[in-house]
Amino acid sequence: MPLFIDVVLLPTTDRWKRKAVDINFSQSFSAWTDAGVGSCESRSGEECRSILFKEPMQDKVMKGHLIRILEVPRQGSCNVLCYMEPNCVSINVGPSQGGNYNCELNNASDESPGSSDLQSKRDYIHISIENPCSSSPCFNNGTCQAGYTDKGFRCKCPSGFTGVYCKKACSFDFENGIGGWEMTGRAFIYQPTFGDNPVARERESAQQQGHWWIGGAEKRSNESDPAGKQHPAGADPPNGTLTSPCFRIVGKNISFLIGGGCTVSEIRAELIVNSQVVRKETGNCNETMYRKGWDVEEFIGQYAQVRLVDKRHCCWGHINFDDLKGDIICPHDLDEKN
Ligand SMILES: [Ca+2]
Ligand SMILES: [Ca+2]
Repeated sequence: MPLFIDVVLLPTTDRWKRKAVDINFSQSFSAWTDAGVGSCESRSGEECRSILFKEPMQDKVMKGHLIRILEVPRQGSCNVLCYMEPNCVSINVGPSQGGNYNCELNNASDESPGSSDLQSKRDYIHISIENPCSSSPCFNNGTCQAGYTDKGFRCKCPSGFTGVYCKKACSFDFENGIGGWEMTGRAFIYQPTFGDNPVARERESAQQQGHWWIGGAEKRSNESDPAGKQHPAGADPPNGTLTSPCFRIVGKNISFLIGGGCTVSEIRAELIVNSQVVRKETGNCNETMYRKGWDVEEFIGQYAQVRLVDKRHCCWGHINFDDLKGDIICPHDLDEKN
């Protein structure tokens, strides 16, 4: 039997608007806007959601997975409210006062792992959606939200994890040494360097992340070395490159701390994709490192490296660098399907 749903909250306008829609419980529906199905992305920047409700289960409710409870004038309004709540994958609907209905939004469905939590309750119905999140596709405690993207779900990742499935995000912070970075020339032979070495020379603070960083002018490659020493060949004369391991770009943002020289033609960090230099960034002619970054959306799915370049002999001819991170998958995760 068709249900009559008459209340839709439009995400772009943030106000209630009456809109009559005939819909079956089993009918799939996408975002409704004035412009019609599928236009929500262009209007609000929000991803569209498309969910499919299964047949109602009579005299059943799901317990223990409540997001919130609301009162609605019609049963079908509860379906719409579930649609509007990204974490909702099932509803319980039952009688309330004055002919209204209690609408319970749940974050588990009848197929969710460990949710054999359907209980009997007279005059209620339980409706789950077809739920691709029931296979727990998101790693590392990512929150799976059903109905998004052409995969049928999206993962909301906790900090430090990234990508479609919340794999471990990559960072290169030099806290455990130089890692797989490869060196040419002599500019970086004493790296990484420990502590805020410029301050020991009464210069600007490096503002490094953690203890270890790349300081092209610095020489403190052991914690026990005296603070403040510089490259014996001088802060600026040596040249060289330092190139990161290959990583995979899985989102639009890469960022890093960068300081030192500011002549981008000779002293810089650069992003290499397919053997081409596609982005460049340099310091501020100041020892202090600042966070800068690149929009790499056009390279999503591709493999990349960051290379530090020092081909300047004098006058702010060194580069400081630390904490490269963002929407990138580390080398040791590259073999995993993502
Ligand atoms: Ca660091
Ligand atoms: Ca140099």
